[in-house]
Amino acid sequence: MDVLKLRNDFPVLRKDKNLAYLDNAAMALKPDCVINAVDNYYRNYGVNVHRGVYQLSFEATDMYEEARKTIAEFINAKFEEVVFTRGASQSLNLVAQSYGLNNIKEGDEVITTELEHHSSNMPWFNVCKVKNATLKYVPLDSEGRITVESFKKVLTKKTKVVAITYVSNVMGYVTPIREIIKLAHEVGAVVSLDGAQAVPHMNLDVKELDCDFLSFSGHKLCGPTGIGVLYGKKELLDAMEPIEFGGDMADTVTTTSQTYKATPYKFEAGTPIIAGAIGLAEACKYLKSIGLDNIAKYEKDLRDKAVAELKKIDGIKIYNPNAETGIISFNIDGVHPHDAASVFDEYKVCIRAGHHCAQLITAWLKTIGTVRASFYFYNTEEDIKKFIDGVRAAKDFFGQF
Ligand code: 7TS
Repeated sequence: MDVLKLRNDFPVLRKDKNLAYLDNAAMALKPDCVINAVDNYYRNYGVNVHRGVYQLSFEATDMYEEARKTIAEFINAKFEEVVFTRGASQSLNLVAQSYGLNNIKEGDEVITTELEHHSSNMPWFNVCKVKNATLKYVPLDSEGRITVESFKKVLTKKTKVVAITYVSNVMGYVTPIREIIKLAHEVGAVVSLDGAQAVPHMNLDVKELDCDFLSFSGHKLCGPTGIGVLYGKKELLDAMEPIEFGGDMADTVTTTSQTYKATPYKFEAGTPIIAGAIGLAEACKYLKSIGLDNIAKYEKDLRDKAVAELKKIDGIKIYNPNAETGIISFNIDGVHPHDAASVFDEYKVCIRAGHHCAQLITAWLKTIGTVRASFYFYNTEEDIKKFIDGVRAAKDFFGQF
């Protein structure tokens, strides 16, 4: 992997050579190929798909559906199993509102965890509230990890759904998901996997994992904003009701009846996110050309180097020193995470501070928030140096008071 060459694919990094962009868990930067694909659609097409009866619309439709095919191949799904959404949040909510509200009954149990992003656990809190079902949390181990053993403690014959993250956006831990999925299936439960922090960073094959649903966002894997994916097993999606109705998803409509198109179109009401899908497909091709295994290995290596440097500084609490992905959550003793982040900004280091939309794990860590640095394949050891300089500066500055 030639990182310096790859960095040159990103206009933001070309424009500002001093920028250390370490907020990749929030959003990844965009390479030229993605920007060009979006630009090409708007510049040379800019027309709607599916409904046009003219050449330009046929071609735009081909590009949109070709994008679905590319993305399906990226995660080893079937073409019809890829539903385009606004992002991971909408995908996760779609599963809860369609599958959840129609299948969960009073007395049923749903399992989630304290490692979830709000978009993963909140929709199920709501389903359980509406349906009088029980929401159970997998007890985390002393490091804050989900383990197979602790999962077994909450799994029962009443479990109907497991809503769980593959990689935590605060701790960067990889959930032992294969075993969990197997156990869930043994009691007849379905697994809704939040892949927002996994799909951009590791090889993922939905057939091999055997997850029932997988949700992710395009913008975290170098794609455009406003596009995401819900993968669902075809037989599950076929049996599910749409939650949005209207243009493009309808088949036959009369005053007394309405039917819908087949999966995945019945879940895509209205004009689709055409440019977003085309851009996301380009991002998938780009990541594939780099190699997801190379990306995972490189990020882990960078994070280990950064953690080793952080450990040399007194008064730093690292919450996830042993995580296996590129996320580091920490605090500087006596410094509010947002105050720390403002010093980083002066050093041109982009990081995030706060609860990262994951208040359950923040509470579990007994803190008000963390400072989070998150790496991607275009980060370098130079970025680590700037990051460590920022930590020292924040510590020195606030240490005066
Ligand atoms: N699930 C996880 C694990 C996430 O990290 C995020 C976004 C989402 C779901 C929701 O994705 P969205 O694209 O629909 O917003 N996480 C973060 C973050 O950690 N910092 O900013 C957004």
